[in-house]
Amino acid sequence: MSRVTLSRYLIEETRSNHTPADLRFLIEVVARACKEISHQVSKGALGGVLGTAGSENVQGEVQKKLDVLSNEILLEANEWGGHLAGMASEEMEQAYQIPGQYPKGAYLLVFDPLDGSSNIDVNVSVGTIFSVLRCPNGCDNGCDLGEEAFLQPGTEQVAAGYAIYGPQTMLMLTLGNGVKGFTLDRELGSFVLTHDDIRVPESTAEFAINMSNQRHWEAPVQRYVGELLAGKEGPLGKNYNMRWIASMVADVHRILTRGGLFMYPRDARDPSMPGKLRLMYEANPMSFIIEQAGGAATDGAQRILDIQPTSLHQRVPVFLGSREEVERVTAYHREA
Ligand code: P6P
Repeated sequence: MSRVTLSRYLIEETRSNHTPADLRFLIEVVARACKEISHQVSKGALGGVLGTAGSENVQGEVQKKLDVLSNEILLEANEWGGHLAGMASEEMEQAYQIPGQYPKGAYLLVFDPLDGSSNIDVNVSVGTIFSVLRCPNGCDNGCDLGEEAFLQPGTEQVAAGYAIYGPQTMLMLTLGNGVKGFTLDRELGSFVLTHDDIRVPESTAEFAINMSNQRHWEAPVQRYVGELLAGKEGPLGKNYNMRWIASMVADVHRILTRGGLFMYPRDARDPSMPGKLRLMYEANPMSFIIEQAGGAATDGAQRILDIQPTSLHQRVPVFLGSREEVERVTAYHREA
């Protein structure tokens, strides 16, 4: 059987009336931008793109040269096509306005252009995370797009995906009817369907959390992780393995591939900051993907996709992955 490329998959989705043609075009453009980012990331020191850019992003985090470059690649690839009313990025404080000379479209694109960038200089997998929303009625009325147009709960996403730049470059995508995985064939220059119907195993014996923050966690997380570490002799009756890559794309990709539980809880270091990960362009797209693959995602209290955003760069606690463990740790929060 001939190989199914991303383009063919999207055309077949459009034909079966799942995916409007302009959404198909948007996904193709984002995928093309991810190929360019993959090319730049793979150059490493040879490309003069390692190290810091000498600037900070809206989060107050030092920007890597590749953070800035990846952001620019996504903006330039998407601004002229006529499929977007606006964009928002981890790397930009304000929403990005489509330049006046270009037509506007029906969608909003929100992204973390290069997640895990602290790993770039040590050659560990990083990735691009993106989320697609519809432009609310009238938001493309020619005036500048306000932040409020983006503040939609994750249930309003029409598509979400990530590219992981690892030993292989892969694109994982959901259009709301399952999760598909595509591997970049560098000779062809095409993303080829290699994982047709991805499912997160219901149960797992593997968890992911940054254990160095343990003393800062709230009681439900202390209780839960304590039970995981107690292993077979403990209340959960089995031994657990632990992984922490400190690159959300890589940790989530592992969970999509073989199950597991990813946790980034709030902690006492900064009570005003509910965890580290951002809702709009990290937690929401990853939660959409995980749920579409049969997993679960909460902030400890509620389903992440149900959260009504209040600001573009707001942070949320994240517990996502194998449903059995997400439900357990969420139950412990509710019992507290
Ligand atoms: P820590 C990367 O900076 C990131 O935003 C996620 O990709 C990753 O899961 C997390 O932060 C790692 O955080 O505190 O372990 O360095």
